[in-house]
Amino acid sequence: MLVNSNTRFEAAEGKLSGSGVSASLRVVGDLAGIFLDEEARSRRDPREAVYEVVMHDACGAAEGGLFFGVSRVYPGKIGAEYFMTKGHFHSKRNRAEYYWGIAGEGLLLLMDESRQCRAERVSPGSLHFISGYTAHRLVNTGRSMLVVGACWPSDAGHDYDSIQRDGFGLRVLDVDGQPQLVPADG
Ligand code: PAN
Ligand code: ZN
Repeated sequence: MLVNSNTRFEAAEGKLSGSGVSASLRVVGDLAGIFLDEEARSRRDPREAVYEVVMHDACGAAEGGLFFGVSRVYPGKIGAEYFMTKGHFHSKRNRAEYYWGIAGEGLLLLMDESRQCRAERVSPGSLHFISGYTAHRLVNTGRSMLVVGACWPSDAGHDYDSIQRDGFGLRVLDVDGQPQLVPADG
């Protein structure tokens, strides 16, 4: 039997639609304690969009399954710090993930469990393998939407608490109009 899937992924724009697709939005009001300048964040409109994730769930959170998603980080800053995702380790620490750049310019911050950090440039066509035991966060350093595809094991889970508590060891700040990686520890 030949059937058409009614789920669509328009790869050039990163547009995901159809059955099994859902979207979630993170606004300034959801991101307390994430940015360096918490005072600047608290003065902003809490409804302002920072990023959204559209994902396709074909199998639920079962072991052996996969999720597929697109993250869209808006251009903007809180104080000198570029808009970014909350960032997380996977709850099952050994679960890896692929990201790939679709549109816009940004950085992928990566941090291992000993807080060793590095950043990879994200641009249309860039491919990023995020190994297990590695926290990951997207930062939009450009003036347009940063759009990034992702595929990850559906039983990976998201551990936001350790990032909420300890942050990343690197921040990305606008210094004289240029993105700069600034150590956050010590
Ligand atoms: C991505 C992220 C997405 C949003 O789908 O969940 O970029 O970032 P936060 O989850 O940190 O808010 C992913 O890495 N999934 O595992
Ligand atoms: Zn992840």
